[in-house]
Amino acid sequence: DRIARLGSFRASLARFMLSYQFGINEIMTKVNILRTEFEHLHDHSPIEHVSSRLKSPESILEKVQRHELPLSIETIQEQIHDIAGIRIVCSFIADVYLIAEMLAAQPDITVIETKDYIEHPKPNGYKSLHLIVQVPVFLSSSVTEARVEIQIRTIAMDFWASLEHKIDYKFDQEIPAELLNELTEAAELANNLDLKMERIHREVRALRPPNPRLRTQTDEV
Ligand code: 0O2
Repeated sequence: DRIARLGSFRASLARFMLSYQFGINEIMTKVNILRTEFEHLHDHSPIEHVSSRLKSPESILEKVQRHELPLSIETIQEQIHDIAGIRIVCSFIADVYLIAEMLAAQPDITVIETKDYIEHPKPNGYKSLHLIVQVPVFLSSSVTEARVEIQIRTIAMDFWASLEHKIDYKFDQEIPAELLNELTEAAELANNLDLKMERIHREVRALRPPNPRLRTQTDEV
C-alpha cells in the first residue's frame, strides 16, 4: 500500500512539474517568435539571449522551508512563482521594457505581478524586471494555467547578477560587509555602463539613415 501511495505521489509530482515545463515551452515560443521577427524586420534585435530553467524539487523544498510555508501542492502553486523561469537578456534598458510590454500585451498572457528591480533595485544592487505571468496550456482533455517567472535584464545586469549569484552561492556564511559594499559598487558600475551604452546607441541611431527594409507598403507606392 505504501509503495502504491509513493508511486501515485511521484506520478502527481511529475504531472505537476510537467505543467510548468509546458508553460516554459509556451513562453519560449513567444519570445523566439519576437526575436526572429525583429531579426527579419529591424536592424537590431533587442534580445541578446534567452534561457530557461525548471526549479528542481530540492530547490522548491528549500524555498518552502526558507519562507516557512506549509508543505502542500496548493501552497507551492500559490506562493512559489519561480518554478518555471525564463531569462531574457536584452541589449539596452529601453529594450527590457519594450519586450515586457510586447509580452504583456499578448491576449493569452495574464500578468499576475510585476517586480521592477530596475526602478527599485534590491539593497545589494540587483537589477532586473520580473514579470510573473500565467499562460494557458492545452492538454489532451483539459486546459491548465501555468505560472512562469520572466526575468528581463540587460547584458550588464546579467553579468553582475550571474557573478554575484556565484559568489553568494560559494559563501556558506554571511558575506563580510565590506565585500557586500564592493558588490553594490560593482552594480553601480554596471548601471553606469548601461546608461553610457544606451546614450551611444541613441546617438548612433540619430546619425544613421533609415533602414529601407522598414519602409511600409504605402512608402513603396
Ligand atoms: P535561481 O538560481 O536563479 O533560481 P526569493 O526567491 O525568496 O529571494 P521572491 O520574492 O520569491 O524571493 O523572488 P524574487 O526576489 O522576485 O526573485 C527570485 C529570483 O530572482 C532568484 O531566484 C534569482 O534568480 C533572482 N534574484 C533575486 N534577487 C537576486 C540577487 O540579489 N542576486 C541575484 N544574482 N539574483 C537575484 P533564486 O531561486 O534565488 O535563484
